[in-house]
Amino acid sequence: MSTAIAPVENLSTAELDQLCINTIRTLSIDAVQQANSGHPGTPMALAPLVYTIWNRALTFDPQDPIWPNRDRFVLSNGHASMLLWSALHLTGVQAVNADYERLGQASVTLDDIRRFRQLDSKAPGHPEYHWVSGVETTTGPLGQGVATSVGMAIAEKWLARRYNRPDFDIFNYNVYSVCGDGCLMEGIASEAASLAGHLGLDNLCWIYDNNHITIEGNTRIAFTEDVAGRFLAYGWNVLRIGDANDTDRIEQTLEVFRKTKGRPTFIVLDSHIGYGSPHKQDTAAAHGEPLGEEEVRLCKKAYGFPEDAKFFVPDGVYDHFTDGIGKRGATARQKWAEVFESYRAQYPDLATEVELMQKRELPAGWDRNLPIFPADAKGLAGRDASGKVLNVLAQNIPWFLGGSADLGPSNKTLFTYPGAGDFQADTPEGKTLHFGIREHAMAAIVNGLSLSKVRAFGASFFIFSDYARPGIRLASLMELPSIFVFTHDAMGDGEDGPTHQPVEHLISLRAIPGLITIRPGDANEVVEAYRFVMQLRHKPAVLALSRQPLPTLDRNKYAPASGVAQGAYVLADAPGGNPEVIIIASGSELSLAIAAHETLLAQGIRSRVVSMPSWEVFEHQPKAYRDNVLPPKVTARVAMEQGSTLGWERYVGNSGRVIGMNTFGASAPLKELQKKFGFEPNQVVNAAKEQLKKQ
Ligand SMILES: Cc1ncc(C[n+]2csc(CCOP(=O)(O)OP(=O)(O)O)c2C)c(N)n1
Ligand SMILES: [Mg+2]
Repeated sequence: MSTAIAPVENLSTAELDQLCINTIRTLSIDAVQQANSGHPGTPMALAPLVYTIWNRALTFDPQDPIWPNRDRFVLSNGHASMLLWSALHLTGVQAVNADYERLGQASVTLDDIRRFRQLDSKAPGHPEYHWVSGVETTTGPLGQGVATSVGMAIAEKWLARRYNRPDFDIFNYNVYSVCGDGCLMEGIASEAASLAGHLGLDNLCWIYDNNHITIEGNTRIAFTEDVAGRFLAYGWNVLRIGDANDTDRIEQTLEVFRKTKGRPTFIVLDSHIGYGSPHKQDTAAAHGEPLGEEEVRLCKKAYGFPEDAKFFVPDGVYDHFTDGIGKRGATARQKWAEVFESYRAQYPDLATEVELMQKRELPAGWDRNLPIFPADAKGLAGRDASGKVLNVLAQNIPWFLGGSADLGPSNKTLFTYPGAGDFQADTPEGKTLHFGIREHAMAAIVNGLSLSKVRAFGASFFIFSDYARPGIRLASLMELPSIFVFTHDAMGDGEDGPTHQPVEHLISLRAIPGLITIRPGDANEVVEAYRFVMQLRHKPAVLALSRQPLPTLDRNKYAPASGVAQGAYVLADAPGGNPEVIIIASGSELSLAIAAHETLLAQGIRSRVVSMPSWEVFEHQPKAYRDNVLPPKVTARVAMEQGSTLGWERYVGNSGRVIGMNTFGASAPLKELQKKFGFEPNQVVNAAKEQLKKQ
């Protein structure tokens, strides 16, 4: 192949740097051109930044992309994914599988890059955690990446405080996140930056691609604020790099970050989108469409690359990365491994914790002392039962932490046992997190914690799951065991009115693929829900818990709550089984179903109550089990849930009856709302009888 590039042995280090940078640029350009879709301009502009971070700053061993103490790199402007695919490919990052085993193959091959954005390619449109090794978090929805990076930084602070000992720096990694105008326009970034500033996360560095361009054109049309001033106000250290091509300046600025104590660092990097493109540089046209064959040739010419070569990695490029990040990362990891061996000898229990956590396993005895609640007609609120369970779990599982978006006292999510403590800048060992009223960032931060292998939950009112939903969705897409604890799950906060009464929330969360939703019906179901959720390693869960007390059912009379682990179970049945009508209920409606059931039995009607706290878990059961719980031949069915009726026809069939919500709620005492919306035993009894008449 003809090439204008000098033989590698004649190149200076600076020239080799430039060669690597231009390789990132041309791989990105070629991939977008080949796919006929994608974003070339930002990779062209940020190649020097990504090159410098990876080859000069990042402590990361491409041979082991899941080494616990690696620096994290988060590409929050996920549309520039070719930056990441180039970096992962050129540094030779190795693939690992879901069981954390190394597969002995490259994470991203040149062939993957040739097949950018094609089915099964390890170079998809946006960075996808769990699909491509070396991707630290899924990004694409702007702002999520930077917010998630705050969770990673919080995790490092907590881990360092718990596990480091004199001469044993088991955790001391940094988190770098690159973002663009879009990320910083999104509110989630402001929420996350505000919290990061408050917590003084000096292990966190965001680099802002200040290119003044978004899709619709120049940022002067919608984004003219003083971004640097804003971050100063958040309490960040704000630095500026006036030329995105100045790698030495970038390196020095990253050093300043690493030396800065007590606050996170924000670097404003002035760049030119589409750098090197004679006709598209500094225009929105460089953002989201291929450059076109002719412009590609002109760019390559500008970079001193052969104009006809495609997906070209010049001699010396792979080696230059091996000499940089490869050697630095391997040395750091080997040193860490040696330190960890002595650590294990001196602190075997702590070492075991670190290892268990990495595999998402739980410590022995993690579920000891979980409460068993005695039958009680007055009962206990779901949130109260949850609070008791959380406090037991947090003591059994040292690396289980979490908190609420300012509703801790109401969600009952505060850890109150002696020594639990609050996570703050000067007390990073604290187990209770205070997210502030920032649900959107909270969900992303919980994901960042989960990605860092601590077990974490975030909490709020169920109605505000709307504000957290993008993070919940990403948790599911990433197959992370993030936990979302939502209380005030229905109309239990009656007088607050329809602004606070969820209707469509359960069904909309059930629509998220892979997410587990659980709405327990009494205190013992809450216990079993947590027992199930804590054992999830690759799925997130949403708990919908009641505000108001729910009767604690007599488990000597009715089936044990352990049935929650099957998603739905026969709670009460006609004597000898063989029911003629089935009442299905979740959450606060469970005791109502039982009351109706007892009335029906007394009237000689053979009814069955199925407790169904989780559709998704039930759907995972074998057909034989499902048919046993809901025998197909019994078509007289009533389902009851204080939420949208949508979807319940799946379980009651076309002729079945759903008692649920088809409108918003209202502001009134709960009793009146129950009456108005049909959640009363006699209304259930009547519905069951009507069902039987239809047979
Ligand atoms: C939450 C969200 N809204 C909208 C989009 C669609 N989108 C993708 S990139 C982009 C423009 C981003 O501009 P900027 O961050 O400045 O990136 P640049 O063009 O400078 O690379 C938009 C609106 C998105 N990915 N996520
Ligand atoms: Mg921009």
